[in-house]
Amino acid sequence: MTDVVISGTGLHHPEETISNDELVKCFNLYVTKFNKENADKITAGELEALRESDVGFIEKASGIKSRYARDVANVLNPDVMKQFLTERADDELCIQAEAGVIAAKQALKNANKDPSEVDAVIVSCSHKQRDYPSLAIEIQDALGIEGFGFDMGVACSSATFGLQTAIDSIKAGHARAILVVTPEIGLSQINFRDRDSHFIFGEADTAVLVERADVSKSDCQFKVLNSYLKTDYSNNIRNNSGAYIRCSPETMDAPDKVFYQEGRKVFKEVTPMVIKAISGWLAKNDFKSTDVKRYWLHQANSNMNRVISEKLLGKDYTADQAPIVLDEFGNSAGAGSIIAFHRHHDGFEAGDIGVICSFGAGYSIGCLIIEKL
Ligand code: CO8
Repeated sequence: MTDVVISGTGLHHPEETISNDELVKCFNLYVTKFNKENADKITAGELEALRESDVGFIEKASGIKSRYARDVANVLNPDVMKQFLTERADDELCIQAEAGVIAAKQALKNANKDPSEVDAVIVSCSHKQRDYPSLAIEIQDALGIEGFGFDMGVACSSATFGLQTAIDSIKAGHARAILVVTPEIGLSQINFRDRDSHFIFGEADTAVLVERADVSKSDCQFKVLNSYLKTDYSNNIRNNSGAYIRCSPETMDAPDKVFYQEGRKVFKEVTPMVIKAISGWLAKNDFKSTDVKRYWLHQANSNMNRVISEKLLGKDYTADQAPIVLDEFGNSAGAGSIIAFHRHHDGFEAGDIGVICSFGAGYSIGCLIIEKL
C-alpha cells in the first residue's frame, strides 16, 4: 500500500481585521436606528424591538475576539453591513483563486516541491464565487500544474473531505501529489444584522500538499495513518442561496439566502458526535485518545473545543494539546483545523501521533490520524 504524507501547508488571510468592539458598535448603532425608526410599531406591539449585541457575550460564548475581512469599511457601516468587492474581468485571476494561489505557493515552498511535480488541484471550501469553470482549474493554470482540478465542498468539513479524496486518488495511483486548497471567502454569505451570528465568521485561505511518501522532499512530513468521514443530515446549519436563487426574485434577499443556524442545537448535537467519532476512529486504529500528542480541531467555538478536548485528554489538558486560533480568525469554516495545524505543528518527534478533525454543516465530520516521520 502506498504511504501518503502531508508535506507542506500554506495560509493566507486578508490584511484588515474587525475587532468585537468595532463589530458590536456598528451592530448597536443599527439597532438604535431601527428601533427609533420603528418606535410606533414597536409600541403598538406590531414589531419586536431589536436587542443589542454584546462583546462580553461574544467572547464568553464563542472565544472569538477578532476576524479578517476584505471590506471592513462597508461591514462596519450601519447603513450597509455587507462586504462589497469589485468585480474582476474574466481574463483576470478571480479573488478566490488569487487567495488560493498565495496559500498554495506557500504549501509548495514548505514541501520543497515544484508545480511540475504536482498532478492535481482540489478546491474544497464552503462557498465558491462562481459555479464554473472550476476554481481548482484556474488555480492549476495559475500555478502551471499539469493534470486535473475540480471543486468540491462540505462547509466547515471541506478541507478534511478534500484531503481524504486526494489521499484516495494518490493511493489509487491517479496522482503523485495533490494540492488541497480551501479559500474561505464567505463573509458575503453572512447576515451582519443577525445578532445570533454576526460575530462568528472570518475569512482565511489554506492549502495542503499531500503526496506519495516515496517522492516527498519535505523536511517535515506527517504520514496519514488513516482518515474517516461521517455525515448525518441536519437543517440546523443552512444557506438556501444557490442555482435557483434567480427563480424567486421576491425572496432573493431573504435571510435564508445567507448563513443561518440554530447555534445552541448545533453545539449540543455536534459536540458528542465529534467525541464519539474521534475516540471510535482512534480505537479502530489501536490508539487511546490520550496517545495523541495534539488535536488540531475545527475552530468554531472555544467552549465546544474545550468540552471535546476534556473528554479526549482529561480536564487538565494543556492549550498545546488542542491549540485555538479562532480568537484571531473567528470561525474560518473549512480552513480552521488546517490553520491550527499550519501554526502549531512544531515540537513533534518521529512517531508522535496527531489528529486533524473538522466538523460542521451537513452535519459532517472529517478526521485524519497522522504520524510524524
Ligand atoms: N449579544 C448578546 N447576547 C446574545 C447575542 C449577542 N450577539 N446573541 C445571542 N445572545 C443571547 C440570546 O438571546 C440568549 O439570551 P436569552 O436566553 O435571553 O434569549 C443568550 O444570549 C444565549 O443564546 P444562545 O443559547 O444562542 O448562546 P450560546 O451560548 O449557544 O452561543 C453560539 C451561541 C456562539 C452561536 C454557540 O451556540 C455556537 O457556537 N454553537 C456552535 C455553532 C457551530 O459550530 N456552527 C458551525 C457553523 S459553520 C459551518 O458548518 C459552515 C458554514 C460556512 C460559512 C463560512 C463563512 C466564512
